[in-house]
Amino acid sequence: MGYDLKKAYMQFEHKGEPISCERYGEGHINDTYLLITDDGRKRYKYMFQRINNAIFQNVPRLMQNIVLVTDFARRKIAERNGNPDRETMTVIPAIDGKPYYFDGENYFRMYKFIDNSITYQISESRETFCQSAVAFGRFASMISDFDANQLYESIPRFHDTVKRFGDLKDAIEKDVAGRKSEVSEEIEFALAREKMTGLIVDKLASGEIPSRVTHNDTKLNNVLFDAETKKAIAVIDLDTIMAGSVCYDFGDSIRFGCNTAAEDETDLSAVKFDMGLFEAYTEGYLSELKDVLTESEIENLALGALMMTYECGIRFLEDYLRGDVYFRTSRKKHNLDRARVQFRLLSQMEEKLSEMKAVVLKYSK
Ligand code: ADP
Ligand code: GN1
Ligand code: MG
Repeated sequence: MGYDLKKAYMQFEHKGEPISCERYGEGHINDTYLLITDDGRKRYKYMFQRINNAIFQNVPRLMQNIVLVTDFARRKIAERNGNPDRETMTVIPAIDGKPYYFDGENYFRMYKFIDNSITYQISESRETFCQSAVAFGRFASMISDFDANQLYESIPRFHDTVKRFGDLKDAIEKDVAGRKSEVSEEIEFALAREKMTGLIVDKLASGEIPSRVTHNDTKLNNVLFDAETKKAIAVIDLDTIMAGSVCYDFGDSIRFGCNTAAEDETDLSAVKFDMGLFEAYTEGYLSELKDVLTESEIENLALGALMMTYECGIRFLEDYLRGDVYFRTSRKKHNLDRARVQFRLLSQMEEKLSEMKAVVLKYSK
């Protein structure tokens, strides 16, 4: 593990005595734990994470972003008589008052655990997926007047597909893990689409697509659902809140949730882009945002889905070529399996782009 977990969680303001701290959830980036404590009368649950500081280069500033955004969200949720403790993340400070603890090498943070909640790794139904769309749409609208200048760019050029393409080319050239020859088909698929890379990036740079404060990691398992009612409760994983585009946020949700199989499915025949799920998400998302979005955003939402699928495929392939240094993997070729799934989905989306655009148009009225 490389760090003293107990020493780390004892640095935070929690109640009771710890009785267990086990790995939790399916995130690819941070090490997430459920900490359970007991004070003799009652049990308490906390979400405890080691933050991946190989990826997030300035954790104090990242945590400042999260404190600012969650404080802002709490106020908005309270204003509409919602429950801030359940509908957004609550940062629990360390004993020294900081929103994180640094052990000299690793950074840790603690959140309130949102109890009786579940996440989905695949869209269980149109209803579930539509619920997540409403949650992300509402979240986008809630933070629409948050001042972007306050935010630190936690991962520079995170959704710059042109840069991502360059990174892939670099990984191919260096071939540090000696895997290049094994993935020539995937490399060919990715390189053949170079002309796609600038389609959204250029419109953002020119101002044709407006820059907004966005979540940037809008996959289905970054929404918590109530375990009983199955209603969406909260948008979580706020590490990548930065200036960005709704086309990316919409697109990343589609990439993950319109797949009839898991993100790392090895049977590619099970990987199908589901238009019914696409329609469900579009309906939910636009029910919250259609009055806010510009014409160019509406026009580019469907393209955003192709772009995020392509970009994510490139990132998985790049990581495979670099020897699996970024995304958490739990088996050999895990990143390659993930890349193949993205590329399979992208091929199907390319054929359905005009149909997807028509669905977006229908729900934008
Ligand atoms: P990563 O950046 O690695 O994806 P996340 O912050 O998304 O990490 O957390 C991983 C998982 O932990 C989530 O998908 C969710 O299942 C669970 N989780 C995170 N925060 C909370 C919370 N406050 N309450 C309940 N579950 C949570
Ligand atoms: C990572 O952290 P997590 O698992 O929610 C990644 C996303 C990818 C996603 C692919 C900070 O998301 O960008 O789209 O994996 N997050 C970061 O599943 O790189
Ligand atoms: Mg996550």
